[in-house]
Formats: sequence, C-alpha cells, structure tokens
Amino acid sequence: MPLNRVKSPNKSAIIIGVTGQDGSYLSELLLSEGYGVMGVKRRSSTDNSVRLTGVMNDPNFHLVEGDITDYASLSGVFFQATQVFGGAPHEVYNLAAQSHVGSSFNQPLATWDSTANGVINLLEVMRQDQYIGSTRLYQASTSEMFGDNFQERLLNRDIVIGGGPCPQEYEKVQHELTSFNPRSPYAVAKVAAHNAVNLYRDAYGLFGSCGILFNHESPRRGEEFVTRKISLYVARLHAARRGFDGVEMSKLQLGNLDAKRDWGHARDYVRAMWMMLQQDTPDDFVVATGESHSVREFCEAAFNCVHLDYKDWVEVNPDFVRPSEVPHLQGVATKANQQLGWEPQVTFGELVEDMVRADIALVAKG
Ligand code: NDP
Ligand code: GDR
Repeated sequence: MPLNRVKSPNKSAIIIGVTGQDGSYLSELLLSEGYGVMGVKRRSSTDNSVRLTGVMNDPNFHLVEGDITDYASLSGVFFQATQVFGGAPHEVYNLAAQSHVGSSFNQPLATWDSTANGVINLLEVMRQDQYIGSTRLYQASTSEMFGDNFQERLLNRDIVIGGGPCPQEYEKVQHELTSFNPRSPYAVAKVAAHNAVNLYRDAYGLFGSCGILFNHESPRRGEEFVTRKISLYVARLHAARRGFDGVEMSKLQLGNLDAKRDWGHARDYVRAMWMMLQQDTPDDFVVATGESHSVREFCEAAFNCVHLDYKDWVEVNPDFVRPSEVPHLQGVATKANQQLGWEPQVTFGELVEDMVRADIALVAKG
C-alpha cells in the first residue's frame, strides 16, 4: 500500500479497527471534515475491507496494516502517521475489539487480548513514544459494562402531591454514574480498558475520552449481531416468497427474545465520538437514544416491513442463549446532549426500515 503525503488536511487521525461498522462511518465523517485519515486493518487471508469502498480512493485516506495486540506494530503505525501527516496525528480512535458478546464466552482469551491488552499497548505506545502531549484518544467503551445494573427513574413525572394518585411506575436506565457490573468476558475486558484510559488521563495527563455507546446498528452491521441477522433473514424470506411460490425457508433461530436494547444508528454515533475529541477537556459520555426495545419488538418491526408476522417465522434456539445475559439497556444521554450538543437523528422505526430495505436491495443484487 503506497503512502502518499497528504496535501493539506486540517487535521489528522488514526482509526484502529477501521474495517468494522463504526470504522467505515467514522472514516467518511473525518474525511468530510477535512482530516487526513490513517486506517489500521489487521492482516487477513480474505479481503476484510469491503465496508471501506466509499473511502478507499480518497487521497486523504491511507490504509495500513497493524494489530492492536502487537506493541511494535502500533508503534510503527504512529511513526508512519507522523511521517505521512508531517507531524504527530491529532487524534486516534480505538475501535478495535473482538466485539461479539456471545463469541467472547467461547474466546475469552482472544477477546481479552484485543479488547483489554490491546488498549494497554496503545496507551503505552502513546506514553513511551511521547504522543500524550500531541494526540487525543477516543476509546470505544460500551453499555455492556453496566451489565444488569440500572437505576430507577420515575416514568410518569406528573406526581400529584396531596391527595391525588401517586404513580409508582419506574423505568430502568443507565447513565455515567451507574456502576459497572460486567456480565461477559467481552464486558470484563471493556471495563479494564475503560479504567486504563481513565488512569492514563489522571496519571499522565492524556487527553483520553471514553464513549459509553449503547447498541448502534446500520446496514453495515456484522451479520452475526441480532439486528442484522433479522434484517437479512427478512430480506431473504421476502425474495424467496416473491421468486418461488411455496418455497421452504427454514425458520429464523434466535436466542433471548425478551432482552431489551437501546438501539441507534451507527452514523449518528460516530458523530458523538468525534465531538468528544473536540472538547476542551477529556471526559466520558453515555451515547444513547433513551428508548429501549426488545429483540421481539425488533422482529415485529422488521417482519412488518414486508407485511409478515414474525411469530410465523421465528423460533427460539437455546444454542443462541448466552450463559449470562444483559437483560435491559436504556441510556440517559443528557450529558452528551448538553455538553456535546449531540442528538440522535434516526428513530428506531427508521433504523429497522433502513436495515431491511438495504438487505432487500443486497439480496436482489445476488
Ligand atoms: P466491529 O466488530 O464491526 O469492528 C471491530 C473492528 O476491530 C474490526 O475492524 C476488526 O477487524 C478490528 N479488530 C479486531 N481485532 C483486532 C486486532 N487485534 N487488531 C486490530 N484490529 C482489530 O465493531 P463495531 O464497529 O460495531 O464497534 C466498534 C467498537 O465499538 C468496538 O470496539 C466495539 O466493541 C465497540 N462498541 C460497539 C457498539 C455497537 O453497538 N456497535 C456499542 C458499544 C461499543 P476485522 O475486520 O479484521 O475483524
Ligand atoms: P449485544 O448485541 O450483545 O448487545 O452487543 P447482539 O446483537 O449480539 O445481541 C443483542 C441481544 O439480542 C439477543 N439475541 C441474540 N443475539 C445474537 N447476536 N444472535 C441471536 O441469535 C440472538 N437472539 C437473541 C442477545 O442475547 C442480546 O441480548 C453489541 C455489540 O456491538 C457489542 O460490541 C457492544 O458493546 C454492545 O452491542 C453495546
């Protein structure tokens, strides 16, 4: 991969984990903001850069090989970036992780290596190679860190004091002050990484901000995550029913349909990452829509897009039920709303429709 010197970018950034869902949207955002971007992808035996087709030919985008589990490789990436950009990169976004919660139960060590150890590698490169004074760090923390912890918030705020009925309904929410109680090897590793970034901030003056992002999805979501698994199935079912009358499609096998998630759109969420690094001081922020829906509700909405009833097509397979589950996530993003000026643009209904429509188009292309 030839590395051309960038002509005149206003700013420069490294994205580690650029080939993932968020890496692709963040690349597009930063390039549109006038950045020079160095994307770091790990070596793979098959092409893992399909999500990057939109940025690959941009002269300000540079794809380099690197692995967050390898200190020397990270140090080399920073060196290359400094040469290409004519100075230390302004920002580094760490999106690299083994990010599938279910898989982390089967691969706890590999998950720990990339998700926790990798972050220590990155922090130490920044400290030892003296990037702390010049380069700001975004760390991809997650709502999974809360596990099954929550705080209760009064649902109905119209409390009638003195005589009238006092509604007792509460909703479960998480925000920056909710304590962590990780429920998977993935979440344990993310808590360690989150704490490490906080430590380097306090101990060494690193400008390191952690985004505690709740679930965010898109047509570029990996196919093994539940939303994409559903939207892709719906698209295939739709095509099968239109193409061949009476075709036999096996049912969609899912795990826990009652788990609730606060689902937003990835394009909205990468904007929050960038906004965090444009502040005067580093901090941690919850990023969420504030609305929670069950997997069952996601199914209902997705199958509704093609006028089908999910109950006819979905069955529970215990193989997809996790050894321990995070039952309910619903974020309060007031801090991000007020301090960053960040608001989500895409509603739950629009997200589901976007994913189903994109998969219908994908399936039609063959
Ligand atoms: P993806 O799984 O789509 O992307 C993860 C990226 O990390 C991929 O580019 C992957 O490369 C890369 N990666 C994995 N291991 C290594 C390694 N050893 N060295 C270098 N790169 C590596 O995740 P998302 O884009 O959805 O999420 C981005 C980050 O945000 C992740 O850290 C995730 O844990 C976190 N997060 C995600 C949320 C979500 O809802 N999407 C919510 C909260 C946090 P490859 O393509 O080769 O596999
Ligand atoms: P999550 O996302 O674990 O929240 O982590 P995922 O889509 O995998 O699961 C969401 C919920 O759906 C339930 N579920 C299933 N999940 C999958 N993958 N496959 C199934 O068949 C299935 N059936 C039910 C799960 O049990 C769970 O409750 C995502 C990742 O992007 C993390 O990296 C990120 O940190 C968090 O979101 C926030």
